[in-house]
Amino acid sequence: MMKASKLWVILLINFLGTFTCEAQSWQSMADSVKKEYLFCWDNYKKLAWGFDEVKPISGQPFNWYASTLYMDKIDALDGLYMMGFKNEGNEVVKDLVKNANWDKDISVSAFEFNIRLVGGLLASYEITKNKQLLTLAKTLADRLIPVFSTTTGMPYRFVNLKTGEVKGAISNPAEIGTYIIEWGTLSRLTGDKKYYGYAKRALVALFNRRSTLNLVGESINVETGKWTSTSSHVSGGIDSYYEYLIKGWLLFKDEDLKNMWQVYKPALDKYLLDKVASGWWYGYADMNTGMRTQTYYGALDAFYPAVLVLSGDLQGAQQLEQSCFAMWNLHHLEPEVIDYKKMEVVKGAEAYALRPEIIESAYYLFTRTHDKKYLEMGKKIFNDLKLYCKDSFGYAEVSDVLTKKKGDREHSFFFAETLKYLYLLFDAATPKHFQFDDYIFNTEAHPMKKQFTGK
Ligand code: DMJ
Repeated sequence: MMKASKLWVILLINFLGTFTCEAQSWQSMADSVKKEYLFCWDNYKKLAWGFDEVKPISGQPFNWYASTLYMDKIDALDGLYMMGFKNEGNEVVKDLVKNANWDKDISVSAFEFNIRLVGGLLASYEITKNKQLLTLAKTLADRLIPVFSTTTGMPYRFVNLKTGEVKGAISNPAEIGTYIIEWGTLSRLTGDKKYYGYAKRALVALFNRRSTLNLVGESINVETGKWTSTSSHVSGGIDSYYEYLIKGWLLFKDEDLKNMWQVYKPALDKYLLDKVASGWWYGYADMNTGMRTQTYYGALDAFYPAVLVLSGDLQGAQQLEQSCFAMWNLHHLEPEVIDYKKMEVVKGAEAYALRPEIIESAYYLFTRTHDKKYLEMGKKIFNDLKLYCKDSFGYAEVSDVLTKKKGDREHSFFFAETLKYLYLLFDAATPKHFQFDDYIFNTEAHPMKKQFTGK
């Protein structure tokens, strides 16, 4: 008979063998994502270097405005470093330091320029320690400051980078409340507290205008402080406001931010959470009456399981991510909006814009549960992306998930978020994974170092 100790050794070797094999297979998935990142990047570099993006079907260059504002370069930069493409990253830094210039007579979305460019530059500064990237982030943020010139403290939507002229008084919680991660980091790195001050004042101004049910609507006049739409949900236009309260608290340990989030969380569960036959969802309700108005949920809303993970509501996060995956599998790409009661795509919202949120949530859930089902989810999504979205010069958005007809656009968040989160998800199952707990990702997946890790 075999000795008990020998049996234990054999069992241990088998266990370690299986573990190593599995880690290797997820490592090879992470490598496959890197390969796709490089494929997209090489095409951008070859065909659109002096422009914002490359069109994935025609290979034509594309700019958001009359001249480039370095969208792909800055949004992709930290991802290049995180995946080990150091030479490519250094090439971008060299180019930005030499050519980047914010003195342009263009009216830009302060929200988009903050999350993609200020966020991207700050994260890349933290990776490279190249001070010129910090200067670029600071000088851009300085040109965005005029948006905060309201009496309410809530920012306008647009600012002219050259003249400082502002417009867009009708705004929304997401565009008002998505600054504290970047601007707080800027305060920390420059020692100038004003950035944190602007961002926090806007968050508090919005909080003070919540309804008696502790809900916010989807649009508000930043000059008068009056709501112009009372529709409440966790979808686009509101989404990252909640995200920045909880992440802002975790990043800066500011109890006010935590307290605000803790006021909203039960209200969202009471009025928006909908447990129906098809799963758990967060639908739409009126912010004043709490009455359900729509049973809609979509690709953008799939960020919310990640927020629930950070909030400690693991059960809610798991249930909701399961629903998100069912939404994805309806047509093997997720549409912008579905009616979750009927499990049907909402007319006019059939597109899939290469959005990352469902993958982001799978990554957060895997870091907490180590449940392989989230890796399998990522694998299915990655395979669907390759099957339906890959084209000659990159990955194309799909204008209709039912027909899979493609559109000639690859948004910069495909680099910043979609491929990065896929990479991080598979990487998390390998021994030398990225240290999730040392960072907070901004809403564009640019990682900011936590202030209090002592590192
Ligand atoms: C990104 O630009 C950001 O995540 C934003 O908060 C909303 N979603 C898009 C990508 O879907």
